[in-house]
Order: sequence, then structure tokens, then C-alpha cells
Amino acid sequence: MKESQYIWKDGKLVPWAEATTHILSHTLHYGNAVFEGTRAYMTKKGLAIFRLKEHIRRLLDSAKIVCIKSPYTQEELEKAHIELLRANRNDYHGNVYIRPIMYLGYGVMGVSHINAPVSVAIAAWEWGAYLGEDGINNGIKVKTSSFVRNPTKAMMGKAKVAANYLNSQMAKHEALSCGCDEALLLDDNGFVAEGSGECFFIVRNGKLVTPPYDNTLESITQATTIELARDMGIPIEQRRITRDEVYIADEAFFTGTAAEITPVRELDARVIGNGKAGEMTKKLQEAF
Ligand code: PPE
Repeated sequence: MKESQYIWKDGKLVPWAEATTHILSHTLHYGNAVFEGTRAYMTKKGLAIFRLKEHIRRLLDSAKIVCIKSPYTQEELEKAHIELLRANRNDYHGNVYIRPIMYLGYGVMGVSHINAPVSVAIAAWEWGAYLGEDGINNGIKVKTSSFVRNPTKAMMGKAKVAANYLNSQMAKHEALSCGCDEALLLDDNGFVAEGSGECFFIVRNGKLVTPPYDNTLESITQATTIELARDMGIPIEQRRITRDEVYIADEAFFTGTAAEITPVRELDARVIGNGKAGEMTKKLQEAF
């Protein structure tokens, strides 16, 4: 991990190594913390945060869903992001990934979280291609997970909450241990939900298809990709997809803040399309 000088923690900039927390922090035991992944891109004018307002809005929405009272407003969090990137500017030479997290600290034990103190920290570091340079250029190998994506009857996928990622982590581990790069999780009805940390798209007969967000995060990169497709005159459909439809798709790709647009070249040992990054995928990558 590429460290930078400061981390923003509860209103102050603290040295990276000092942004620590107590071992009895509530979140560490019960998994209730909400977070975001946001990117800042290096432009000619310096770093520019992509969709900052949308990411902070989602962070506050996640907090609302899981009953964490945010100590900060939308505006305060926006300012904090900018303050942090400014303070660390000499450490950044390329694109930066920003990870704000709102978590429950030390003070109470037991499952009930309402009386636990709420802290917010923001870290930002340079992070390259999430699924590898080769992955983003030539596509990745994916496995349909044996784990069902957290069903809405049990979990709340619209909250970007740490606990939801145990499901992602087990799916990812299974995929990696089977020699694949990423997992594709189906919902409890057997339709494609999302990747362990990405949304999913296919291309069939010149049309872009992505599942609705019934069980999943409301993805900012998915929304951006849909917007780009509309601008480019590509027909787009938001409907359910089955795994066998993916096998016979012309192209497939994942989208996410970390993953950006990553082509999928294989699912469950079936080669997708020409087995490389598809033409429409490449066009969308370029536009993105
Ligand atoms: N689904 C899940 C489960 C998910 O975690 C992400 C983002 C998405 C969809 C795409 O959402 P968006 O970033 O708004 O387009 N995953 C974040 C965390 C990755 C990680 O390993 O940590 C991310 O991409 O930042």
C-alpha cells in the first residue's frame, strides 16, 4: 500500500501511522461501518474528485439505513475530502483512491450499537488497476459464485456497510482459489446481482444490458456508464440477466470505482465473445 502523509480523522489531519483505533471498537466486533470508495483523477489542473457529491450522499444514505448518526454534514465531508488531498498533494503523482469510513468506536460492548461513539476517517492513496493492468486491458476470468448475494430479506444492499462485504470476501476468495480473478454473484432467484465489488454489464446484439439494483448497491459507475452509453447512442436495457445469457453474450464487463470498466473474457470456463476486451467495452472505457 502506498502511504501518504495524512489521514483525516474526526476533524483533524493526523499522520498516516497515527490513524489508529481501540481494539474494542464496536465496528471491529460487529461489522457496522459505512464507507465509500471514490477516485480522484490527475488532470492538467491537478487532482479532480470524480462524483464527490454523489459519493458523500451515498455515505450519508448508508449511515441512515444502518442507524448511524453522522457527526458531519454533506458539506463538511466534501470539504474534508478536499482538505486531505490538498495536504497530501506532494505524495500524489497519479490517480488517487479515497476511502472515507464512518465507524463505531470504543465505549460499549454487546450487539446494540446505538450508544457507541461515531468516528469518521478519510484516507487517500494512489491505487492502480483494481483487477490488474492485464485485466483492464485484456479482460479477466470470472467464476459464478456458490454464494448468493446478500438477499434483501436478510441484508440491505443499498447501504455500503462493512458487514455486507463478508459475502463479497468469501465469493472473491472462492473465485481466486479456483484460479479466477473475480466472482459473479447471483441473487436468491438465480439472476445476476453483481461482482464482489462491481456492477455487471453484458452486450448482446449491439445492446447494453445491466441488471436492476434490486439486491445491490446503487452504483455510481454503473449510472455513469449508462449515461455515457446514452450520450453515445448505444441502446441500453436494465433488466434481469441469467448466467447462461452471459455465456452467449458478445461482450461482458464489470464497473466500479476501483475496477473502473474491466472487461470479462471468460465466465465459468466459457469464453465470452472473442475472448478479449470487446469493441463496445473499449469504446466505453475510452469515454469513461
Ligand atoms: N457493488 C459492490 C458490492 C461494490 O462494492 C461496488 C464498489 C460497486 C458495486 C460499484 O459501485 P460504484 O463504485 O459506486 O460504481 N466497490 C468499491 C469497493 C472495492 C473494494 O475492494 O474495497 C469500489 O469500487 O470502490
